[in-house]
Amino acid sequence: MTSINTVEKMKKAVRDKLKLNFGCTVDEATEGQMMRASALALREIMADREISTKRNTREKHLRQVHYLSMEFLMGRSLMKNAYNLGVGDILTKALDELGFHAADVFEAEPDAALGNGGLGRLAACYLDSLSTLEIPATGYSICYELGIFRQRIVDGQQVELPDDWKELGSAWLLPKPQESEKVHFGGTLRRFWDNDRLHVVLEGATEVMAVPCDMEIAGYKTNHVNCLRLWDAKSTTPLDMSLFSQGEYLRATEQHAMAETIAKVLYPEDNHIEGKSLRLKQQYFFVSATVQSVVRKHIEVYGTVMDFHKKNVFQINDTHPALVIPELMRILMDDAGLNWDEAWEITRQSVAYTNHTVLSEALERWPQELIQSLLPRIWEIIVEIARRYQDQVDEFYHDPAKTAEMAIVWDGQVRMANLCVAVCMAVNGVSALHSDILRHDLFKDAYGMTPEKFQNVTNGIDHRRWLSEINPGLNHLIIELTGGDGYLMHPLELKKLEQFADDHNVLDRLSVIKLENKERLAKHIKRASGVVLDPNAIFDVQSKRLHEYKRQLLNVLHIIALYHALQDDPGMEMRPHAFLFGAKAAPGYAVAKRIIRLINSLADQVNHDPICKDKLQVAFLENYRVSMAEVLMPASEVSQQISLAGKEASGTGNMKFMMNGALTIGTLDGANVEMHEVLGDENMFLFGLHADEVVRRKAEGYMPQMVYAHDEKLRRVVDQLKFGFRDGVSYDDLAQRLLMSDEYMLLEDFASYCDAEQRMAEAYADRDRWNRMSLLNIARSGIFAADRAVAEYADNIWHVDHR
Ligand code: 26W
Repeated sequence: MTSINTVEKMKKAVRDKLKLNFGCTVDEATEGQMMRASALALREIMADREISTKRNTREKHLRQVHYLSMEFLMGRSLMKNAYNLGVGDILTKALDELGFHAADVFEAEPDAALGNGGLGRLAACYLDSLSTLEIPATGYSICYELGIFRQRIVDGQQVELPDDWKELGSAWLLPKPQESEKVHFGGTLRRFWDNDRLHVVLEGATEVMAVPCDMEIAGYKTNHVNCLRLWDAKSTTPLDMSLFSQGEYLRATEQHAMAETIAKVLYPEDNHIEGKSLRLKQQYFFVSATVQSVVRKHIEVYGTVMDFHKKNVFQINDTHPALVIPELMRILMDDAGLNWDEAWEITRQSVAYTNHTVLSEALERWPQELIQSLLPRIWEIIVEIARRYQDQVDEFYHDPAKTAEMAIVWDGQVRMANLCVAVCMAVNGVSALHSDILRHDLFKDAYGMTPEKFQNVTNGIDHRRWLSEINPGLNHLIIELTGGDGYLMHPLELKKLEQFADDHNVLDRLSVIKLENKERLAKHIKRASGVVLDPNAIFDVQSKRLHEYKRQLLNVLHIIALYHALQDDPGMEMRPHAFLFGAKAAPGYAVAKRIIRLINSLADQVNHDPICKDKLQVAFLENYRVSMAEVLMPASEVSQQISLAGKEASGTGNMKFMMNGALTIGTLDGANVEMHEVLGDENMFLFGLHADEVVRRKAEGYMPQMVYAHDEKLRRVVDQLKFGFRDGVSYDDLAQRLLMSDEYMLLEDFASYCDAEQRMAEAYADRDRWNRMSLLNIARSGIFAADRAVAEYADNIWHVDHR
């Protein structure tokens, strides 16, 4: 067993890795090389542990969790792994003693940004808890060559650049070609009888090799190490294609082309589907490779597939990996020789589905011809599942309208959510409100039939990363006040902080930590973009993907109203207030891109107007990503969680802000509802329609123009959009959108939002009151730890033991 447990040993390990992998010494090494060498040193510790974890799982015949997700938004790993392995300080010292600035070496690591937003980051947080709770688990996804695009702002507008992360990021990846799997696309089916059994074989298919690249995931204070398996695509044909006969030559070319494109790039659409065939290929590619490899390993240990479901469970992260259902059926029938009923029982009990969105434009539907031609056998199996389900529905409801609603194949489309709901043993939403909407709205008819399937698991975040690691000042204060670092394993211990709610000394220290974090952020932003923030201003932040339902535009409307108030009364007393935005827009989402441009136009106006000096600032932070969030969260004072009620499944940024002591301005949406339950009206700033009111108001016939007509302040703000700002760009298109349809009811909620902002500003003026609220937010954030959420999955869905 390797043990790199002293600074000297760490220095030696890093030196050795440098020599072996880059043929250089410390004096010659770049920060990037130091980062890679450090990663390799940590991998040495983890490798031993991974082997013993696997051995233990095999020997004890433990049930394994397979977490399938198109996205894992891992961010950086060096500091995180060092922290979990208990060598954070050792590594930092070693790097310093080797003549480097440790912080710069950590900074040299690119984010592994294999995800868009919430869903992908959630998967990454859960990996940490799965290891920490000692649950035998593996994450599965695609080893994208390019992660989510890098965002540049040019003339106020978003420009997308490729995110080439693997050059340095591959330091964490261990390719295992010997565990490759072959995945097949297209071709034709041939059936024949042999030994009284009907055989189905696929002929003339295009074959792509799936090569696993594993990333070890260390848990905190445990020797348990799981792994994230990222499948890379490679061609199975030899390079010299000139040797091939005509037919094979073409197929070989096709295989090369397919292999080259499948793992090329992460789709940057979040909450919107495009139905592109490449995306379907990606989904089947990683799902098929995963199921094949899991079944193969199961047979190696148990010799049979009959109890597969007792030893394995697939959790599917939204519907993106839903093809796991027909693929497992296919393998159990066509490869293992089971009949339909046997395969069905095993499959049904092996798969659980988490829904992450109720937006209809985000619910996956595939054109039937696409599946039919790309995956002929999978198509047959889906049709049979759909037929049997339809019979069940008919028998239960005798209602053609419900049969149509619940159909898996309908109108030339395959509805993936209905497939999951029909087959999976469990279906869960990600916050109390969201799970209610699944039960009583989105999947109400399926709920009527099988209510026992429906569960809630409110999301959680990795509090060791999102508090202890990124906010050392706060971490130390918590340790001191709660008498140790117990909260790291038992996040509910944060509650102990409540006893200091009226301790002025503690509250002052809290505000000093916040100020230091704000200064650190300001420095960071200045270095990255030249924007100079006043650390004494209120840091008021909205950072998340740009989407109309999240209502960044509502935030903008309020800022414009504040600006108008200042224009009317330049002597107006106000706390300096800095509004910060971070957001990527899907490249094809024109309205979202316009909103980014608007924020930049507004920033340009406000930041150049002398009446705003020391009062109002607006900044758009370029290229928001995990590593930026890590600097942003600890420095934030106000957290904007202002989606239209009923639209945000949960939100997880809201939890990160809360845990770092920011106060929330929010609607009763997603997990804000649970936040409100623990905080009460007095510790957050609620506003806006409730989810049921939204439904009612829309049913009555919502008319945004009426709201506009009756609210003078709002009218002036919307008119300002038409007029634009000093850069001369008009935003009449956005104004018209609000006046004509206002799908997300910004105008309706505007007055109530301004009122909440007002209450927030008043609270901020009373420093003791504010700090007290901030402390209570931190103290009560323990329920939002991913450890709690993962334990719930383990207890109620996977039925596996945990620490
Ligand atoms: C097919 C295109 C596509 C891509 C991604 C559709 C939908 C998605 C995701 C489901 C969108 C997403 O990230 N949803 C977010 O999931 C988080 C984790 O549960 C929640 O906290 C967010 O509220 C939800 O928007």
